Amino acid sequence: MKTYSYKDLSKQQIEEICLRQLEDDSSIQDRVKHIVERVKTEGDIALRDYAQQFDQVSLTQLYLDAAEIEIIAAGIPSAEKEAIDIAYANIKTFHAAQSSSESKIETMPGVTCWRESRAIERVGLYIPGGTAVLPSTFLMLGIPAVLAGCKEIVVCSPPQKDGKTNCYLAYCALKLGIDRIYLVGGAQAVAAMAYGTESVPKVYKIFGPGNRYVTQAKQLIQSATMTAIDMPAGPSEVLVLADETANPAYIASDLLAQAEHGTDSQTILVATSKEIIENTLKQIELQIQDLPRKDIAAKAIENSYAVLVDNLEQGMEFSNAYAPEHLILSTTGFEPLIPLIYNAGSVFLGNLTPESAGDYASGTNHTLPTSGFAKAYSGVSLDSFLKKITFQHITEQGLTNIGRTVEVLAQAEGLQAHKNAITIRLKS
Ligand code: HSO
Ligand code: ZN
Repeated sequence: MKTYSYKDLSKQQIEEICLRQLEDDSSIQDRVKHIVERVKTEGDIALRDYAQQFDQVSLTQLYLDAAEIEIIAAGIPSAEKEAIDIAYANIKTFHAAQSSSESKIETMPGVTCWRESRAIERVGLYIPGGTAVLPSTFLMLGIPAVLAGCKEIVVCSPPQKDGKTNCYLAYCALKLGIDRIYLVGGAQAVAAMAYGTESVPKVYKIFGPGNRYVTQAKQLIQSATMTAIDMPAGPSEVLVLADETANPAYIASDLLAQAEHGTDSQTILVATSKEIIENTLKQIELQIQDLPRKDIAAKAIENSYAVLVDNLEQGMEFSNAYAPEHLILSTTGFEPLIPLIYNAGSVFLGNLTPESAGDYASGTNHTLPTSGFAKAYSGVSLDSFLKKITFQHITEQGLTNIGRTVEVLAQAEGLQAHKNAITIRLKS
């Protein structure tokens, strides 16, 4: 892990180290294009073919129905069941509180404007099943989708070797009241939900993380169809900002938690002293030995770096430039830093608040903007599943009050028909 000294870095060097090493995806672009095209034209036939090719299963029915989900879910061990129950309750409580209604505003006497929320009618959730199956992602996407009131929630997840799904995903489906899981993975799942097939319904917005194929497919269908996506996705990342009050063993555990996600994960340590950096590196060496995914984590750590800063404010300056998906403030003095945070997906305050808590169970969503998109994007929330529709109503008095203004502006824009729509009403 390389260490930079912030005050020795030029503006350009800071920009360079803040740039994510996004792999050139042109190599997979053609493959994804081909998959998407085949699903578009051949539908279920292509999906069965890809299940055979990529997942080594032959599927007659492309989904598990309610009865099958119930049987699989019954196999969940009690500790995992309880943990999902608690995570579910916390995530639901936090997201339910995001629901709000706006009051009607009378901008001029007789001119009333307001907004109402409506759920996106059909949404698609992609739940990955590659090197790690993520029931937590099912909760993070499923709970706000159900709370928002989406009428159709299509869930796609790659089949296991036995042509089914695991008991954790099945149990999540049961809790969410989702009675079908489509056994479709990868780019083909995204294509199926964007175009619709005989089995898989077409949706209006697709959510969920995935590998490079899934990400590429989401980008492709976004421009080729009318389907929206949650956000542009890249490898997961964390930035830990630490001072002398931090515990290097804790910092190392947080960096490794992110590193084990994938070899392309980025873990950044910004610290106010050399000792913290050195001790954290020692702790990483120690802790990594016992990790089952240590090879993945080691690669990710190799691509990561530390930045030595003079003080926490300078550290925040760097963090805002980097715009991390997760920001951990490993310091007892986090309070004054909060107003200084401009760009971050989700923030974890103090030495006892690990990112893992938010990944699974505290209540916040773990679907967050990566690759610097935190400069302009928010993470998934209840709002991601809603649209806001504006309404207005004008009375006779309102028309008298606003009419002249609209006529003058329409005239100024040379749009006579716009002006007439007012004039004709004012005259009668
Ligand atoms: N840290 C991931 C979410 C996750 N972690 C799921 C464990 N499971 C998002 O960046
Ligand atoms: Zn995680």
